[in-house]
Amino acid sequence: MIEALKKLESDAQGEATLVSDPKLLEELKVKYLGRKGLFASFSSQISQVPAEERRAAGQEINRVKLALEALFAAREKALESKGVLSARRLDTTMPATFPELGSLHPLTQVIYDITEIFRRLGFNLAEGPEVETEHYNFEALNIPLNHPARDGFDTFYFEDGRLLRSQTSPVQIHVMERTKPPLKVIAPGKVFRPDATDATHSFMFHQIEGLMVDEGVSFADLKGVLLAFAEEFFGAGTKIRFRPSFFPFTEPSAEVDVHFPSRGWLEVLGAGMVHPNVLHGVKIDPERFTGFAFGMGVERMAMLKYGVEDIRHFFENDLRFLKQF
Ligand code: 2U9
Repeated sequence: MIEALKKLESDAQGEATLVSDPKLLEELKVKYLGRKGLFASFSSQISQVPAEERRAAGQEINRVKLALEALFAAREKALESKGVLSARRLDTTMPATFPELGSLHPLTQVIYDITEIFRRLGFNLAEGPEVETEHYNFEALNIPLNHPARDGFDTFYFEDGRLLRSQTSPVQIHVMERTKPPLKVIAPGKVFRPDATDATHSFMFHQIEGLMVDEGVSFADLKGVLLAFAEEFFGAGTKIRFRPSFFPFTEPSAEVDVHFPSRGWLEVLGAGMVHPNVLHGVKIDPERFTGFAFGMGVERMAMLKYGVEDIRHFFENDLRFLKQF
């Protein structure tokens, strides 16, 4: 009987490894371990085994039963995981998944667009620090000590007397200190002013300023450059006009309006001829050289071009807004 049990065990092992269909495996399990299966017939024969062999036969029956149960359990598990794997196999007919692509922030796009227009007009890109000294932010720009823009309400000061630049103009001072005319630079960047936030004000915004210095540069050159810019940025046929104004760093100075068919004349930038004191301060002879300068707020340009009605949209990172650009 013990021999027969061992044969039963090895037969079961052989058959079970050949089966790879879960349904056939189940049938095989019934054949061996079912109530009327091959194994059950051994258990019922135990009483016929001679008394002296019965103990050993009983032990063998128990061992083989556990072995068969383990065998089928292992085979079932193997087939099951194979089934899971085949269900996970690559389906090349499925639509592909794509990573979500980001895009440039609308202000970045507008900065690129504007600087690119001026680069095509021959201006070189210049950048400078956001933390400045009073000298570069004010004195070098002919803004006197008693000028109201210098008091603490219009500029963020550090305790050591340095400050966050309130305009990008210090960049052009740095440029003129290291580059002699002829020079044409365009300077985009962040500026900071302690204004209360509302639909048109932010304590941080972006400016783009331009500067051209050479012999014989005139107000006519300024008008030509700004008209070329306005036509590129707002569209062919765009009209601009100049109104007299005052800035400490330019003389004469002007506000520049652009005509929008739907809204009439709107002020979009400031400009003028570089003040002789500014040129003198960076050791450029104002008798020999003249220059023009202009400045514009990037947020304002973007709002005018795209009809954005609140500056805060640019800074709130709401994808419903950002995805429109
Ligand atoms: C140097 C000399 C002159 C830059 C200029 C303006 C006029 C101007 C404003 C536009 C809107 C600032 O962002 S805003 O509030 N800017 O009106 N900016 S002329 O003049 C310079 C700059 C540098 C060395």
